[in-house]
Amino acid sequence: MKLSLQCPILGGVLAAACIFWPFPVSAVLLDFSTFSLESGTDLQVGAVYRYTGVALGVEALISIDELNNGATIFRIDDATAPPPTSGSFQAFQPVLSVTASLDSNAVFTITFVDAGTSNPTSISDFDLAAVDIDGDNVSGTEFEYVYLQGYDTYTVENATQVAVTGEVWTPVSMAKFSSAVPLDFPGVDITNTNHIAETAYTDTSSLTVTMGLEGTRATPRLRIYSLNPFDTVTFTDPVTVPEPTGAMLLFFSMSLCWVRRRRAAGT
Ligand SMILES: [Ca+2]
Ligand SMILES: [Ca+2]
Repeated sequence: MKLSLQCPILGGVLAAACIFWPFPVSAVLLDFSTFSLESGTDLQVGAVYRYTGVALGVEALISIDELNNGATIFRIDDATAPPPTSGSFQAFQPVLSVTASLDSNAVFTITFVDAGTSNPTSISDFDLAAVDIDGDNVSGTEFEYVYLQGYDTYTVENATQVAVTGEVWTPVSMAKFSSAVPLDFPGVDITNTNHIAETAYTDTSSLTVTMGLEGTRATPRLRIYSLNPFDTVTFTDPVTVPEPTGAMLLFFSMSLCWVRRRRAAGT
């Protein structure tokens, strides 16, 4: 939900009265272009990177929390100067080295802070698009995936090739967005919308993201991931899934109770 305030002017009479009401506007664009190592050892668990100029008066701290099943980080953010070969400067684009035939992943936390400090600050409204969720079938069958959490809604194409699994909404929203096909697409292409899941956030100061690769393959692989909070994703036939309302949750829980009672009764 994108809400903002506006001050409509009705002729010259109401100009000073400034009536405020909700009005849809674009989300805040976040820029993950400029960063440096803040603490820890570069590319290792515990490393923290500070991104400056993320938004007006806002910076971001991105930490490497976990490297699982032999995953290592080849590059923390691929699209930095000189110009990128793929994707976007403004996206967070780690390049992971993942082991052969293991489900390997890296876990990051993104925390927004007041510029020049480590004081968390909340962003009122922004989008994060997990771009280029693809795979490969050259040396096996492999599938990229991204776990996101804390969003209000997510959007995929109606004909998406992103599988959404493990979806929960309480106590915090979370889902796994993975490639449904072992097909590789060159580079990182934000127009390849069948391989994008876009999440929308409100009033968020911190979120965790997991990026990984599963499937079978003969050799270790380098894979690039892209979390884009800046560029517009133009879906052809978007399907947006919102957080269930209280009434929907009540319906689901009542349905679950009914099924359990039926099972207990042996029917
Ligand atoms: Ca970047
Ligand atoms: Ca790709």
